[in-house]
Amino acid sequence: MITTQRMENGFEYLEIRNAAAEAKIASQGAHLFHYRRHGETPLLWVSATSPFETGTAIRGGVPVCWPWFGMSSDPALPQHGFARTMMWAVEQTEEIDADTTRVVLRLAPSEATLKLWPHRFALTLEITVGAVLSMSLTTTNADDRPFTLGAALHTYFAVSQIADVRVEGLEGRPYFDALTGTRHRQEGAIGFAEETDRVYQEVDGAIRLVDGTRTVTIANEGSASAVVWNPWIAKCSRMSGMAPDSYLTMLCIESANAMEDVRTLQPGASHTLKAVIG
Ligand code: TA6
Repeated sequence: MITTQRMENGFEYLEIRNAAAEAKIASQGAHLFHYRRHGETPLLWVSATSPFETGTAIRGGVPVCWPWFGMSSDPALPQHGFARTMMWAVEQTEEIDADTTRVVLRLAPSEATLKLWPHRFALTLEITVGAVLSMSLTTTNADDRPFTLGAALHTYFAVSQIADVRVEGLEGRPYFDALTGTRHRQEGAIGFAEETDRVYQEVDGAIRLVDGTRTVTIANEGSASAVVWNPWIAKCSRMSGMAPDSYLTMLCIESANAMEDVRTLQPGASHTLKAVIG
């Protein structure tokens, strides 16, 4: 079942329910902010204090960072691009079978986007909701000159207790530590005991979030970089839309085209960044 819902303030979202799972996708940002497989707790973390307001990114779920990840070369431009705060259109909905629902949303170029980024493009996000969650972000260069694309599916995972989880699958990969500006190579699994903000490169296999008896697998396509982020205590207390203790029960593992992994698209070319979460 797919229905359009509106919050009291008019904030619009799609609600999806099938035999395997349920999900909610905001029109703003094509922002998936709820996904739960029946019989389980929600897979995605959303802040209890997140605003659901036009023009403000939801804190949690899967923000779409596009057409750049992080800060733009122009500091006046919004961090993580503009796609997550703009209104997308629902282009297709399909109930593939009793267990699987597919939704395609599109962000069209406009005067507003051209002011922020002087390129014509086509951008769609295809979300498949079932026992597995699949997200495919496809960018097409609709311009007459090349452009460079940075992006991320900035997924906030719900975890039981951050100190008890570990991330596997990035062993031996080089990473940029955004906190110190230094480069390292991952030794062993990633554990968390302080603020962690790393951009991994040479990512070529599945990443695993191990949280007690629950292991979540993130398989990426069209991506050779991944971001692992937990704000920990001090930064969490400064973050908009987060409660002081939010850091305890969230962890971002982001499927990305970030830093060295940005992509240059020639006119007419397309690129898909895909994450399959199971
Ligand atoms: O992906 C990690 C990161 O770049 C962190 O440095 C932190 O800024 C986080 O994204 C949240 O960014 P946001 O713009 O959503 O507040």
